[in-house]
Amino acid sequence: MTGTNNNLGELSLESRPRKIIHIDMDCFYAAVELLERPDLQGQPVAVGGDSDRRGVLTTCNYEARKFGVRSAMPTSQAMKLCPHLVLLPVRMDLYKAKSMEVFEIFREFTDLIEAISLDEAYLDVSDLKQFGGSATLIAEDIRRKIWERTSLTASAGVAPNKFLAKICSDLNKPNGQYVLSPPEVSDFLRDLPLKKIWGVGKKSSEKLAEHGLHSCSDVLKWSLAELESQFGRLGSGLYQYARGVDHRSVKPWRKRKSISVERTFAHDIPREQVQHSLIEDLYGALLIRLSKFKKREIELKHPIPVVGGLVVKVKFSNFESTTKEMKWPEVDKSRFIELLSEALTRKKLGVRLIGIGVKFVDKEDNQLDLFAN
Ligand code: TTP
Ligand code: MG
Repeated sequence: MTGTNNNLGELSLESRPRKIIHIDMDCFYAAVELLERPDLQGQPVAVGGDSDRRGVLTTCNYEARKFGVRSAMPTSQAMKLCPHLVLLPVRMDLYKAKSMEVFEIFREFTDLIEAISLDEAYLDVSDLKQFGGSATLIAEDIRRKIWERTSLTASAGVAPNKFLAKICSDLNKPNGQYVLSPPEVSDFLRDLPLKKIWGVGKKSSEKLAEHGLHSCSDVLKWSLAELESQFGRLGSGLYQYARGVDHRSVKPWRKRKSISVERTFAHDIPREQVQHSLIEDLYGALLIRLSKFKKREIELKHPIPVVGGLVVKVKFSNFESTTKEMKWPEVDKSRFIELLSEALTRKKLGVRLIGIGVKFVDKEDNQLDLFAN
């Protein structure tokens, strides 16, 4: 117990400490590629698109990271930082297959698994009996099994809730784990920079810093009402997190909020030359993705997703993005064309990327979710 909770509801929930493990594979796509290319071990390796086609990196191994190379970096920039970087193309099928092997191992321990991405999941191991119920030993065993069966390394965070476990899995990366027990939480949080908290991006942390909020201990000085009125939902989230509180449960399956496809052009296209034929291509790709997704959801016996809205995204030559969306109950090419025309009027700049997508109706709160991309 942190001793800083200030209402009984929180106390009663948090007094049943949970044991959450967050597992995150190390430099996942790169590590999978290296399994087939042992000759490249020890060299800086990245996975992504070609620099002459304005590609970006999905990830890179730890050798490449020493040169400042990072995920989502344009390949051209990465090659400048590390001219001898070995660039490998993306092969999603390979990563999906490895991911399935890893998730199979998780399922040997529990069904309470929340998949976040191919290489990342939360496991609620509170009620497991193995290893005398030690989450530390369970996490070690999971990582050992992953290594033995796939030759890949994983890192883990073990903590009383999801947001802490997620922070912890990053602390001893690669191939390590960090265990945070309930009595350690308040000390751990005291100096924790807010940007380490999932959901606090660059912009948010800058805004928080403008108000003197850098670490969790700064947040403790603010009331919930003050945080909410200044920062909205982010503020109320931080109020809880700064006290080590996160009631979110591990949800075994995640409903998709949206599906989208996008295309980055080899050269920026002048706005007036954007053709409807671009939408035709994207539209075809979206229909294929949507039908594959529906098929999979049906196979897995998940609820069939219902389209509730359409979204168009445009990224301009200065990298600024805009989205235009509408409520609409089905995929509809002419609506996408209308949305695109409107989005294009927002900047008098060339166009770097166009994306289209659908949002699914969220039955729980009857609202459309944000365009997640
Ligand atoms: P991450 O877990 O964020 O990164 P990682 O596994 O490569 O490295 P780390 O050791 O730091 O965990 O992402 C998992 C995979 O998702 C990554 O291997 C490639 C892909 N990915 C992208 O395609 N684009 C991105 O911007 C990021 C961050 C990841
Ligand atoms: Mg990872």
